[in-house]
Amino acid sequence: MIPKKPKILVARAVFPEVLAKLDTHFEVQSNQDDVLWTPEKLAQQLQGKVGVFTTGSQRVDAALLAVCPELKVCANMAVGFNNFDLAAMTAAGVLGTNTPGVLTETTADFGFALLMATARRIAESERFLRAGLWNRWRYDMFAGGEVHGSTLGILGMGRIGQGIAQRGAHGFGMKVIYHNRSRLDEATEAQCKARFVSKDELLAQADHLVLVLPYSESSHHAIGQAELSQMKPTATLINIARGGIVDDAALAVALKNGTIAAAGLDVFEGEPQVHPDLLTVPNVVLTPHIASATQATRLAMAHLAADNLIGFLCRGKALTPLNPEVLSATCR
Ligand code: 8YV
Repeated sequence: MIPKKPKILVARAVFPEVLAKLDTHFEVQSNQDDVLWTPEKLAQQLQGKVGVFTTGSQRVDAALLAVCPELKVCANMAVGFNNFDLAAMTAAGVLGTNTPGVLTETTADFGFALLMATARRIAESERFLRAGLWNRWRYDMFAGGEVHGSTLGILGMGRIGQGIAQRGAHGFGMKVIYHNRSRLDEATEAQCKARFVSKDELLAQADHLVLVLPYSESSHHAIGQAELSQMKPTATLINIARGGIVDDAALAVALKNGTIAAAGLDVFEGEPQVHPDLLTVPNVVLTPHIASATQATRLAMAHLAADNLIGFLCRGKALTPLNPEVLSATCR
């Protein structure tokens, strides 16, 4: 008798070649129409499944796990995993995996692109041109902030933060300062030409402050009204980390009041909703959570998520586990 393939769910649309790979190992239920399921509908789709391929938009928590007793592994196609309640997953003996490494350089590229677009007012000036308002040269037209030689501040100095530091220090001769939960070792600091400072010093000194820290309860509104008022009035703020790290309402006020010069945001509180006031202020560049979006990187992320499912369900070994303690515990 041919042994039955394990059943898995791919919760969002994905590259056909990744689905084809999963099909060789599993009985796959896919969602190529990319329907956005409610938590109840997701739970329904998960019945009888041992694995799920998720993106940042599916929440996996105690309530979901309680009604999906057969589930053993959730493979997130993202490096961030704040959509997972990892403690609840560990308690339920469910493995979580993410996709670190494969998106580092691409995301750092985008962080730098957003910094440049924001400081040099590229989106704002393009809107002006497209609106047919360009009828003469003027000495101060769209005069922005300097990038080369300025001070680059980084909050959250993991792989992506280090990638941005390298670009700033080596490509643009920027002075790099950073704040992180823990200080980097000397060799890494030297490679990034980065100096560890307090959060207060970071806010006060940065000409461009890039946020690359993970979202958690403790980073919720890490940048609010108080922090924004510690920044230079000429400074820019770039968020490529997660919505909720910045208090978007306070940021909109700060941008209107000139507390800071400009912001570049790829992530938002409650996305895909965007705070209405951010849509009306001119000095903010807004992009729809695309920092990792190149064809090659998204494909690499999808393959890694798929390989985590295959590795764990077929060989008992995931490539990038988030709670590896589950691997040694008795499977539920
Ligand atoms: C993902 C991201 O594309 O990896 C992350 O943490 O924010 C993005 O690269 C997004 O979360 C969808 O899963």
